[in-house]
Amino acid sequence: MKTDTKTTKKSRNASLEKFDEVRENYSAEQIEVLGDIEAVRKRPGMYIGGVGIGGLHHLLWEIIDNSIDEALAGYCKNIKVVLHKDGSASVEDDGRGIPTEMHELGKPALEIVLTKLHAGGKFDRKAYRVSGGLHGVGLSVVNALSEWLEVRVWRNGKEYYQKYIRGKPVEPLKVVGSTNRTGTYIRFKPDEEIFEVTEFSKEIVSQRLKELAYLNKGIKIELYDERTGEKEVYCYDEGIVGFVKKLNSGKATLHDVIYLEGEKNDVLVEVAIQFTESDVEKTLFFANNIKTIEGGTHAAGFRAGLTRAINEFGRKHIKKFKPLTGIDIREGLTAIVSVKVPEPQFEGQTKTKLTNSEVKTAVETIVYSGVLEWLEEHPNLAMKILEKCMIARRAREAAKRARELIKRKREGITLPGKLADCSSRRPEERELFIVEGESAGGSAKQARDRRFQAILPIRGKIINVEKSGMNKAMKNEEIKSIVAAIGAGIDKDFDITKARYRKVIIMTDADVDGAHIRTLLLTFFYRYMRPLIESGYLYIAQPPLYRIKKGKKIYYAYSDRELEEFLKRLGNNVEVQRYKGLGEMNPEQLWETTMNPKNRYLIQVTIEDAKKADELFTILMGEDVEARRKFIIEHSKEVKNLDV
Ligand code: 0RA
Repeated sequence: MKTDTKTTKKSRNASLEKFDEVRENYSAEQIEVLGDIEAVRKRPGMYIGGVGIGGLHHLLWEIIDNSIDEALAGYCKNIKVVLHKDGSASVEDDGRGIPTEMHELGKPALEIVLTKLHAGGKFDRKAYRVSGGLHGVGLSVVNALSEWLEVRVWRNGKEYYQKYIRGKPVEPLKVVGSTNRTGTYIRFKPDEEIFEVTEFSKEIVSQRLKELAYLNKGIKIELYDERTGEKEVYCYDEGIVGFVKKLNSGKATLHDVIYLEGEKNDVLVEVAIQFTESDVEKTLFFANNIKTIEGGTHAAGFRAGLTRAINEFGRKHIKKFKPLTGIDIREGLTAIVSVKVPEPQFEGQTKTKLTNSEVKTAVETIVYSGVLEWLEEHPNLAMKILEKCMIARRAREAAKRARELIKRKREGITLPGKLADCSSRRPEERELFIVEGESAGGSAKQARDRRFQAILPIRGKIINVEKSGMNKAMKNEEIKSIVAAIGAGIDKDFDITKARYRKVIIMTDADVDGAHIRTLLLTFFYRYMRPLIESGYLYIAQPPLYRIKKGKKIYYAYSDRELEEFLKRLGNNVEVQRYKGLGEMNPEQLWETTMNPKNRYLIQVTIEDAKKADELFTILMGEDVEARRKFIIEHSKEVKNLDV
């Protein structure tokens, strides 16, 4: 099968489609006929993620990761990276050198490694291979995507050399000299036919090399940018301890960096921890030298272990210690967590989330015991750290309260539409009338003193909260508007200090329906805003039952006994009108008789004995009408008349 390896970027999509057709029509064996090199050149994105700046640097990482693997296996100490003037890059190491021995396919192993996908994995290299993880696409991918590639290997006392063009050897592997060193040198030029960007970035390269040097202590990595003449050497004997120091340079720290190291379940764990006075957390997680920005099991293990250790120490050494949350503990923390896992598994959007479950246990165990031991050995510093955590908690709680306050204020702006609010900003004089019925609500709005009296009309029967429960109750429009108007929350979150009114006055008709709605409202307040009753904020308005007119004079009677007294006193020629509903009064009458603080009767709802009240409310809400009537009568005997 002929494949065009010289496709331009533009024509690649077209040939890709052709390639898919081929895949559909041919058997698996036939597909293998299509060389790995051609396959990589057809779909570079599948191997290196893309053909932009990221993909370009991926080529370099692939080689460097192989050198790092040699270092992790204990065979390599020095790595030299050069960014050449001609746009190529080279990586030289003093590892064992890529094997040059004959392979079963009749070619040197080196040639297989450079031309067959995933061939590197077939060699029995040491565990914790970076190149087996995220980046591990193999050197053949670098070769396939390079205009040319040269390789030099020092091994078996010899220097070997071979050159490739677009993944194909131009000549067999040759011995070109003798040597007493070992190592590998690979220089390659990214193919301009493949990549949209072909210029290596000194910043990106140096950043990654620095990171690798920190993560793999003792390895010396040199970077020479031939284009500018800049030369840098990265070598950190302290490893991740130095990394944390660098991250914290300029910050006030609480103690020297804590370093923990251990192995469990074949997982190598290294952790460096330092608390600072700052209020930000900076923890970086790595798995096999790959920065796992999406976290994973090592992150979970670290957090769990650290939280447990700090809380264990606090429990032992601080009186009345309340366990701290991870959030409070990690404020101001700088840490590096680096694990080396034999077979790392990655998931997530960017394939940078470690999922191996054995890693969590390993990290948690090592961090818990290591941190706890350190705290016990440094009691003064430990106390400083715990104090910082407790301050963080206090600050967080205060911030939360402030947020809630703002939220409430904001909720206050979205008051129920039918609420006619009052204008006074002095809470102690503000009153809310909850009025049954649209027409009575209308009269009340006209009658009120809008400076300090707010009207919330509610419609019909509000839901029976005793039976429906909190969630259902909160779906009810009438209840929602009451909660919003009072603005102090509900149930456990109810905060009397946030109440927008000093008096909440239930104003209903003096008939059976009115009594029923009043009872439902009382139940609601009892169940979900009990402090409103306990603080004496809840009232029941008492509209008059009768209007008595003699000549031009008008009197109001609020009970039958009062009516009798008036009739005795006034003698003949009186006109008596019985009020059944609030709607029978005009706004002036409503104001004079029921709303004007100078004349009105308000019944303050009290709860002397919450338990007794609870029973009464239950009776009240039951089907037993007689018990309910009895309660209402008894209840009105208990109430005090405040405004009289
Ligand atoms: C396969 C097997 C062995 C080493 C390597 C590859 C290797 C690859 C690269 C790439 C850059 N530097 C490298 N160094 C080594 C193991 C060799 C052995 O067992 O002797």
